Amino acid sequence: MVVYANPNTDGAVVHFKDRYDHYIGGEWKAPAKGQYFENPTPITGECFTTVARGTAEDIDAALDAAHTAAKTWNKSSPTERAALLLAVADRMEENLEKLAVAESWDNGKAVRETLNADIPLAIDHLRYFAGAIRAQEGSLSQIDDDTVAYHYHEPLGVVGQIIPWNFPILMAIWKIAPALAGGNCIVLKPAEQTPASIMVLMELVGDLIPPGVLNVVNGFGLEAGKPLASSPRIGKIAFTGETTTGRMIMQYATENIIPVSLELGGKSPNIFFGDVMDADDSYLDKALEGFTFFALNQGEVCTCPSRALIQESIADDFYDLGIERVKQIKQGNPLDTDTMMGAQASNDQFEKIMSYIDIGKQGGAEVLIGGEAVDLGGELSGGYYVAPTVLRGSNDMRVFQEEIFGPVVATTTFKDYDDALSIANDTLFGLGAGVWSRNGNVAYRAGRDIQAGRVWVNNYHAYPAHAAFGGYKMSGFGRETHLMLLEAYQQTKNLLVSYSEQPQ
Ligand code: TXE
Repeated sequence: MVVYANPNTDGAVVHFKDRYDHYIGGEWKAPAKGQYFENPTPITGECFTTVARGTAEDIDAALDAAHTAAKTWNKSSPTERAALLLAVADRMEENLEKLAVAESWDNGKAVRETLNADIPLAIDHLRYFAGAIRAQEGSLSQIDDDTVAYHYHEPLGVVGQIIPWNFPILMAIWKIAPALAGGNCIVLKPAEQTPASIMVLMELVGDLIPPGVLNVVNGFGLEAGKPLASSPRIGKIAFTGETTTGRMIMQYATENIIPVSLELGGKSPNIFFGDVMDADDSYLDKALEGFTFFALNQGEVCTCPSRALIQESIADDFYDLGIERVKQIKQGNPLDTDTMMGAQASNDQFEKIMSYIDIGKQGGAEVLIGGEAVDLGGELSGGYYVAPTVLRGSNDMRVFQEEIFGPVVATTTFKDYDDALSIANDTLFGLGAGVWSRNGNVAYRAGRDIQAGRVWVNNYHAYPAHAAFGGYKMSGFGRETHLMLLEAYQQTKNLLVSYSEQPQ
């Protein structure tokens, strides 16, 4: 077990600056209006740095820098792009602990996750797209004996990216890696709740990146996000966040007729068929762990398995075992590598979760475990901690239909396959889902019948770079990760060439 020292104290692996400017054109630039906002850590609730509060002027400056850089970077070779991504990945790997602790301090999540998942996954994404761009090919088709159609991939130019606070560095890299590999320059706006860890990343890797190729402007949604998403100077806007915000992003983009990718909310069903209990073995153990994954990352995951559907025939035993597993989730200081569950990312989010627990109770849901805030004592008393919470009710309740984005699972039972699928699909969202069955036929069929972009079958919460991720229904459209992302950051150029001197 390691307990990392708080940033900025003796022995700390990361020291934040008192103040972060924007990162524009390879330099730290003070905000045009001279304003900064305070950034608290959810671990103690105390402010640890201040961050530039971006406005339209800062977005414009970042777009200027990006367009200047694009003149060269848009023409860069696949080898150059791959080399950049690999260099950034290596630098991140050399600084794994620093980035992991910075991410944990800024967001509140357990350092065990950032050390083993967030940062390593981000590094792997960079390496994956470094390989992908070198392997990408265009095409040639023969139209007739003298005429050939060439298809090239061209960069979109300069793209805008707006990211949320639940996986600040990983969400940034999910978007940055394919965009840079595709030859684009970027203006990125992090979430105002977690603006600092990304600036630590820029301190570490800034010297590797040609000036202007990647620009980071911090600030609030309407003040900095809107001017970016509605700018006629971007070739695409990629967004991850709330569904209502996604709708606005799409409206802005229609003005400029640019492509949009939207990764929005979810209410993912996690279905446990009766045969999971057929034996007391490691498969059952894995399934029970899959049940507890609603608390992973404090439930602040767009694919959080926030609805568990349990077959009636096993309900009593499954609930008993499931609750026992939830009791084993160790909540504590996020900087302790033994801690499994840390703090919610912000006070607003903490309050939203607590109010949903109330809504659940008032709506008739039974609280099987949790249902309350947690005071961890000492300096952690000021942090935003919620106990992992299991509710039992029915799918028509608000806690089954609305995204809570916290460590709260709404559970219910089902009779048979058709019942399970009808409950699973009775939601506005379609981002993720889980299916647990020892019967491969049932598991496969359910995986195909669930209306969601990612269905985990006999596993959950795995995010490999080479599997496509994205939503159906109100969870958005467009995909992240996977080879197909390269083309989402590229134009197709067709050259239709005649090699004949004869008149047409
Ligand atoms: O999201 P927003 P919030 C869900 C989750 C959470 C809720 C609210 O349920 O409780 O959304 O979170 C920027 N133009 N998810 O308020 O507002 C904003 O600055 C341009 C699910 O944080 O969508 C931030 O960078 N940009 C989700 C980003 O959008 C705007 C992850 C996300 O903020 C903007 C996060 C505007 N008008 C929250 N308004 C997921 N799918 O993973 C805001 N922003």
